[in-house]
Amino acid sequence: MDVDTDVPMHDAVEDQLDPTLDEEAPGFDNGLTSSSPGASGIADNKSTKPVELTGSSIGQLDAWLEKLSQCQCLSEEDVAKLCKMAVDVLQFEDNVQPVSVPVTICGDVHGQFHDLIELFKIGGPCPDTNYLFMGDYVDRGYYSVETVSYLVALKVRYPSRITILRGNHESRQITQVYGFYDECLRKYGSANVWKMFTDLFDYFPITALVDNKIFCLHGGLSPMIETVDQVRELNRIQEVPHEGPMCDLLWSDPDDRGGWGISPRGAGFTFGQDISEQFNHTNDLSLIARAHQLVMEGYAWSHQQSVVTIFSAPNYCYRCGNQAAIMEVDDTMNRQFLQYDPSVRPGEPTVSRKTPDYFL
Ligand SMILES: [Mn+2]
Repeated sequence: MDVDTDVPMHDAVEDQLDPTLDEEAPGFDNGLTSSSPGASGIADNKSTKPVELTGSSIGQLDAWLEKLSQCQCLSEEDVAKLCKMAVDVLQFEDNVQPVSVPVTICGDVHGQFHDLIELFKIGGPCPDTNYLFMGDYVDRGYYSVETVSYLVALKVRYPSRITILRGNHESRQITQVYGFYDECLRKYGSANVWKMFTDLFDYFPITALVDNKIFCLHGGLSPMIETVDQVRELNRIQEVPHEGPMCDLLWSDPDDRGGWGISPRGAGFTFGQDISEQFNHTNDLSLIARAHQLVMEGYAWSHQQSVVTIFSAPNYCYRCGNQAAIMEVDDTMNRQFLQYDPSVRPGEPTVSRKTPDYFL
């Protein structure tokens, strides 16, 4: 769908969960019928705690990170190794992953690899700066493979320094529509790497709790979830369902109307200020931080600062003309937003809706 239909805070329609997507692409499981991680083959390693990195795996990870930082894909064999190492880390994280301050909280990246590198220039390199990413690493941009490989490699290399939550695009079904599946086919000649990553996505935590005060997630609240403890009880190790609490956490949006509303996205709900305030009060929270919607300044407050939206893909889809932002939370819980513009890259589309200087 054309991103020209995007309206800030109302870009919902472009992301509709298409219930008519029932054709199986050849040669792989489309995920609608398979929600068992056991089928993935990378999940069979059952141990009781994360495996300590050895010197040789640190060397391997550093070599992968160096290659990826140049926007070069790993080999299929190395992606398989990386995903197996990542399962060994992510399977031990909680549905509500605890995160301590200071931390820098980031929104959608959507395959805009060079803008992710810009993000690390603005916010400081990992692991010098702690990061919390709230999902949507893939689809839309041209470098979903490099982007998700890089973030997963950082996660395995520095597991206590970076948290990567699941977005609604970290899904078998959505990635077949919005670009990641096609990009894997184009760059690797088969769907193998797509299958490895989408099997891995089942292990990503779905929410995080910063210093017990800031509840972070990709989408928003669910009418089936009143407490953070109820999120802890979900079985998250599955494809993102079409409905229910896990679906809502990854798909919902705040809205100016009170109460719960039907989402134009076709999944999740809209929720009003009354819902946000009740949730924050019940759970002794100061803020809900979420991503999932294009906002022209890169961040936007809702519900009298009960909710903040953070979007970290500048000039989204290489044409929306928006700024990106990240939110630094320091060790006294002070918040500061850092905004940034797209990294300029020769040979790439630079169409933007910004008013050219000669009109000013
Ligand atoms: Mn999203």
